[in-house]
Amino acid sequence: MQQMRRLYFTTGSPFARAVRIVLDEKGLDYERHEEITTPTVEERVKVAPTLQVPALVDGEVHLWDSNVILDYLVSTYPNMPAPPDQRPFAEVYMRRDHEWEDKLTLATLQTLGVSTGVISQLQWAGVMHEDNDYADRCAVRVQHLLDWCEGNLAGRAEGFVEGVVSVQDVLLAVWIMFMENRPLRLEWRSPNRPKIAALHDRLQARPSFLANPILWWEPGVVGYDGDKPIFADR
Ligand SMILES: N[C@@H](CCC(=O)N[C@@H](CS)C(=O)NCC(=O)O)C(=O)O
Repeated sequence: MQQMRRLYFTTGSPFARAVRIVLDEKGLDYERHEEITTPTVEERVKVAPTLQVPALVDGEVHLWDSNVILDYLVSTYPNMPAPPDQRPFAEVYMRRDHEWEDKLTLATLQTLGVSTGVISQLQWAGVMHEDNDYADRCAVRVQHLLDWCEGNLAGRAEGFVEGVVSVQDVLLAVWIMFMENRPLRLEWRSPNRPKIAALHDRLQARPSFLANPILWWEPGVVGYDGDKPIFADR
C-alpha cells in the first residue's frame, strides 16, 4: 500500500516553494494542504508547534521547518533523471568533505529568507521597511547576504556546488524570485551580481521551478486564475 504524503503550505511561501521544487526533483506525489493566508493559531498548532509551514507528513514521519524537510527529502529519496541539457540535482544535502561550508551557506540562506520574510510580513501589517529601523536593518542585511552569495557561487555556469543543482541554489533562487514578485522594494539585480543573475536564469527554466511558479501577491489578492491574481474588490 502506498504511504500517505501530505505537505502543508501557504500559496506564496518561498520556504514551501523550495520544498515543493525538491519534491518534484524526486518525482514524489503528495497531497497539497494549501492555504492562501495563515489560519488561526488553533488550526496551525495542529500542524506544527512553530505555528509555521511548510510541514510534511510522510507516512509515520511528521516534520516542520523547511531545512529539516529538505534534508529529509534529499537524504531519503533518489532523484528523477535530470532534464536534458541540465545539471543533475544534488545527491546529498551536505557534502561530508565540505560540511562546514555547506552548513554555513544553508544557515546564511535561512537568514536571507527570514529577513526577507520579516520585511514582507511587516509591510502587510502596514510597516514599510524604509520607516522602521529594525525592518530597514533587515533590508540592509539582505543586500549584504546577496553580495556574500555572489562571492560564494562557484562560477557563472555553476551554483554553490560545482556540477549539480544544490538545495542551496534552490533556496537562493526562490528568495530572489520572491523579491521580484512582491512590491517590497528589495532589489537583487546588480551589475556586481552576474553569477546570481545566471543562476536565476538557469533555474527559472528548470521544469521543477516552472511547475511551482511564484505568483504575484499583495493585500487584496484572494486567489489565482492560472497565474493571474484575483483581487477581492475588482
Ligand atoms: N524557519 C521556517 C520559517 C517558515 C515560515 O516563516 N513560514 C511562514 C510562511 S512563508 C509562516 O508560516 N508564517 C506564519 C507565522 O510566522 O506566523 C522554515 O524554514 O520553514
